[in-house]
Amino acid sequence: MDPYTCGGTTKSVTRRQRCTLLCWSNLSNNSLLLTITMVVKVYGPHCASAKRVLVCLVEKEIEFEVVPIDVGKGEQKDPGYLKLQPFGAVPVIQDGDYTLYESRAIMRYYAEKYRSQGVDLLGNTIEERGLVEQWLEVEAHNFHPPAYDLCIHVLFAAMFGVTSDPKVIEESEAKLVQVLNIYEERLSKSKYLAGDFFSLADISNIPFLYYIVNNMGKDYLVKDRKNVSAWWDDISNRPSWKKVLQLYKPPI
Ligand SMILES: N[C@@H](CCC(=O)N[C@@H](CS)C(=O)NCC(=O)O)C(=O)O
Repeated sequence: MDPYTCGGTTKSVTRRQRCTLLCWSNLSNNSLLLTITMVVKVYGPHCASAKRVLVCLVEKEIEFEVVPIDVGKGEQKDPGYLKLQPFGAVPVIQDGDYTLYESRAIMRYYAEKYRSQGVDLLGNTIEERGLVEQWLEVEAHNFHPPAYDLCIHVLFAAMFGVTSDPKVIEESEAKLVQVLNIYEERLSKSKYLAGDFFSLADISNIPFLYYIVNNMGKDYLVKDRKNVSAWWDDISNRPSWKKVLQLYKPPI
């Protein structure tokens, strides 16, 4: 319950995903004067990094609305947007007057804030949580950089005004092979990355793996690895991902 004060009275409200504050006036008939509605706002829903956040919100049953940011037109570098995200990247969320950027930080924030709502994405014990964090870091620092470079140089060179470089493509794929070999070994021991439970660590891999499997003729990177392939079939068939994909098509 979150306390709030309105019209000189402190009230308690249950603050779930949609936070509706009903403010009663001082009028003698106590009539309802004002309804303030706060829904999580997600900037840039079509981009892969934003989709991490969206899948997390759907899994946690948190309502949201979206603000389109056209990265092809460079809207992420507009002065107004830079006030929200000074590095000029999507996503950003606004939750009332709270603003947060960095997709993995946003996921951690909501998974913790609504711990008992929707699917638990952090594990049940401190040890499980440690493993969720470990594999989130692996995704961010080992998987993401080569996956991102591969996507930019194979799919989005024109959109981002870069020249597609075969050397970058070759080196990125080689690095990804190493990472996916480690995933293969890990997934021979547990169903998901952090253990036998679905978590933020799995979600974080979905958007860029989707490009690799579906859009660049490199699906063998996943399909040739039995355990990675079974894991991908599982996580990419979750209703949360299907919903996000259906609502916000990738920008290709
Ligand atoms: N570390 C950031 C990275 C976000 C990111 O790279 N976003 C890409 C889209 S997937 C972007 O905005 N690219 C446009 C640009 O960097 O100008 C996060 O996870 O939120």
